[in-house]
Amino acid sequence: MTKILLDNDFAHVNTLTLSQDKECDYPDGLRISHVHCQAKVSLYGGQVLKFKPTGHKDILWLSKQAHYQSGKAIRGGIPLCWPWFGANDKQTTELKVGNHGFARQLPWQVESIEADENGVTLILVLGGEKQHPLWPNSYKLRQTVFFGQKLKQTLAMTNLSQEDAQYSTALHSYFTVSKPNNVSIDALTGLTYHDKLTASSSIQQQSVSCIGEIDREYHSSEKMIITDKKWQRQIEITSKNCQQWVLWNPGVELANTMADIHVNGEQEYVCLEAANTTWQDLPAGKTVIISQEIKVTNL
Ligand code: TA6
Repeated sequence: MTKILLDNDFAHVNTLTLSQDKECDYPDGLRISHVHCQAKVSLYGGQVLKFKPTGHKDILWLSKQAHYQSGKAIRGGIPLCWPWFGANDKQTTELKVGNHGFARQLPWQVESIEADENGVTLILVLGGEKQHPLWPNSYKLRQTVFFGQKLKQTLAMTNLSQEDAQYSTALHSYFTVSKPNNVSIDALTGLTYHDKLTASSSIQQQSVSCIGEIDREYHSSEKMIITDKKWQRQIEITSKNCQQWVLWNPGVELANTMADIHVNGEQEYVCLEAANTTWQDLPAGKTVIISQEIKVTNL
């Protein structure tokens, strides 16, 4: 059963609305309006859709043509790719599966919401077993998101079955930028990466261009900073227990073939995803936790 805990006197929380929000396009959503930020979350996919710290522009991009329907993923915000990232290499010609697992296409439950003068902490859960022939284990996901001046997101994955399992994952964040051309991510320079478009590996020699089409997995767990010189701001992202950063933008040609990206939408974001792109152990009965923290500063 959903249990919602609201503490304190809420003087600092203007509104906190759960479900059937008329102003949301999505059917089951949560809108948060706190002195420190505005946020939206879809229970479908357990997906953060909006995070706007007070005094700043939006941090996350959300497509105006996103689909909010069963069997489809919502384009934008922070989709949770789980229990696999990208295409599942265990699929066969008989059993073809979609990208990025099933967690982003299932309804999550609210475990709790708490608010204080620093922000709002939301805990969402998802559980099941025999959810997918390629991932039949019994599992529980517990996502904790703190919305304040910063966003802190933790995903705890528990294998409740008696068989060891493996997962891969990404916190697939879509960051709003003035334009990919105006953006640099200096911390990627010097890193080894796998280029999914050319299926080859290289070392990033100079400052990376975020102009699409680009689709790369950088091997690093270092802090990343997206510098947007037009908007004069930096988005700082730190991750824990994630071995890669995935950088993705579809570019105009591919975006034009994607029904859920509005015209020129790909010119408004860069995906930089805290990820474990290769299979990781999730032993029977154990919990593994990954997390990221996102904050913005003006230059
Ligand atoms: O994270 C990058 C990526 O795996 C790309 O290869 C691209 O396909 C993107 O994610 C979006 O995937 P989606 O299944 O949401 O269309």
